[in-house]
Amino acid sequence: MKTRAAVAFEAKKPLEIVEVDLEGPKAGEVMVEIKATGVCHTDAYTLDGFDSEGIFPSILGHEGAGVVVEVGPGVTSVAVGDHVIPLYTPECRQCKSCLSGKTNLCTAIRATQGKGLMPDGTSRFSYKGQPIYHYMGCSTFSNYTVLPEIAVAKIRRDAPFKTACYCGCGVTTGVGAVTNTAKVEPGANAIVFGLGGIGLNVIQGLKLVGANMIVGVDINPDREEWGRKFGMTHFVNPKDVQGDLVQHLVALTDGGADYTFDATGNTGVMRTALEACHRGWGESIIIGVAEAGKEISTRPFQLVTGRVWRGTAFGGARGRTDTPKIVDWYMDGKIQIDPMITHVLPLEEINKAFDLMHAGESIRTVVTF
Ligand code: NAD
Ligand code: AHE
Ligand code: ZN
Repeated sequence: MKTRAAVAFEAKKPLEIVEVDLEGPKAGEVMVEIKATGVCHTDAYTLDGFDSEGIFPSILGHEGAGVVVEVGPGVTSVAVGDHVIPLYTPECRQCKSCLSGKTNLCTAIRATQGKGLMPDGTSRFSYKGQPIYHYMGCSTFSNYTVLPEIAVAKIRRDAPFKTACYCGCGVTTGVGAVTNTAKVEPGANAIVFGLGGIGLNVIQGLKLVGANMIVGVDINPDREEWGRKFGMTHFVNPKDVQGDLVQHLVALTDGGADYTFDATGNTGVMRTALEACHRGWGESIIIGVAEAGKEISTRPFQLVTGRVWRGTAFGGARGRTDTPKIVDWYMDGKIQIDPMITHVLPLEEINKAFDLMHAGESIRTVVTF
C-alpha cells in the first residue's frame, strides 16, 4: 500500500513529505495507523547527523500513538482496532534481559533495529523501488508503519492520541528516570539540568514522589516559568552564576544534591551534574544522548568519594508493561501532559517542529495525520 510519510533522505536536510510504499505485516508483526507523533530532541539529533546509528534515507519518529489496522500471522497480544503506542524499547518477556528483571533493555530485536531493519533483516518501506530504513523500530513520521508485536504497548481507548503519544518517549522517560531508575525517595533534594520536553517530565516525576528541593538549571531564561508550573522550587541560569556552577549548586543544596539528572545531552553538563551530587551518596542519572564521538570525564575521586553515575533509556520502563500505566497516570490526573504540548502541526509542516525546538520556543510539538 501507499502511505504519506516525512522522509529524511539525507542528514542535515529538511524532511520531505512523499508517498512511500509500505509492505503489510509479516509473521509476528502489526500495521499501525499513526494518529499523532511527538518530535523529540533525539529525532533532531539523528537528522543533524550526530547519531552513530543514523542511517539515511529513513523515516524518523519514535513518539507516536495510533490504531492497529492489520496483524500478521501468529500475532496474539494485540488485535485490529486496539489503540497502541509504538515502542523503541520493546519487551519480548523471553530474552535474557527481560527475564533478568534487572533492566528494561530487551535485546530480542535490538541488532536489526539499530540497522533500520525489521527482525527478518528487511525494510517494509520503499520509495521508487529503493528501500527506506526504519528508525528506532518505530518510524512514526509515517501515517502507517509496521512493527513487531513485541514493540507495541496496548493502551486504553479513551486516551487522546494527541497527548498519549508523548508517553511513547518524553513523559515515560522523564517520570521513569525518577521512579524506576533513581527511585527517588520523599524528601530528597534533586537538580534537573535541561528543562525541555524531557527535563520538565523529570520535574513532574520529582514532585509526584514528594521530593523536597527541585532545582532546575537551564540556559534559556524562559524555562524558569515552565519549571515552576510542574513543581520546580529553585531555578539557576548558569549564565547568571558568578564563579563556579558546581560550587553554587553544592551550596544551594547544602552539600550537594541527593539526585541529579542530565536532560541536555551535553557532556560538559553531565560532568557538572555528577559533581553537584552529595559526597558519599549522590547519584547522577544521564538521560541526555550525546553526539557521536563525545565522552564523559571527571576525576575518579568523585566516584571514590561516593558519587554514582547511572544512565537510563526510556526511563527504565518495561515497554509493554509500564507504558499503559503511565497513560493511566495521565488519565487519572496524577501527571500532566496537555500544557507541555505547545504546538500541534499537520505532517506537511513537520519541519517547523525542528525549527521551534532549535529556537527554544516549543516544549513538545505534536504532529497529527
Ligand atoms: P529539548 O530540546 O526539548 O530540551 C533541552 C533543554 O536543555 C532546553 O531547555 C535547553 O535550553 C537546555 N540546555 C541546552 N544546553 C544546556 C546547558 N548547557 N545547560 C543547561 N541547559 C541546557 O530536548 P528534549 O527532547 O527534552 O531531550 C533532552 C535530551 O534527552 C536530548 O539529548 C535527547 O536526545 C535525550 N533523550 C534521551 C532519552 C533516553 O531514553 N535516554 C529519551 C528522550 C530524550
Ligand atoms: N543511537 C545512539 C544512542 C541513542 C540512544 O541512546 N537512544 C536512547 C533513546 S533516546 C529516545 O529519545 C536509548 O533508548 N538507548 C538505548 C538503545 O538501546 O538504543 C548511539 O549512540 O548509537
Ligand atoms: Zn525520544
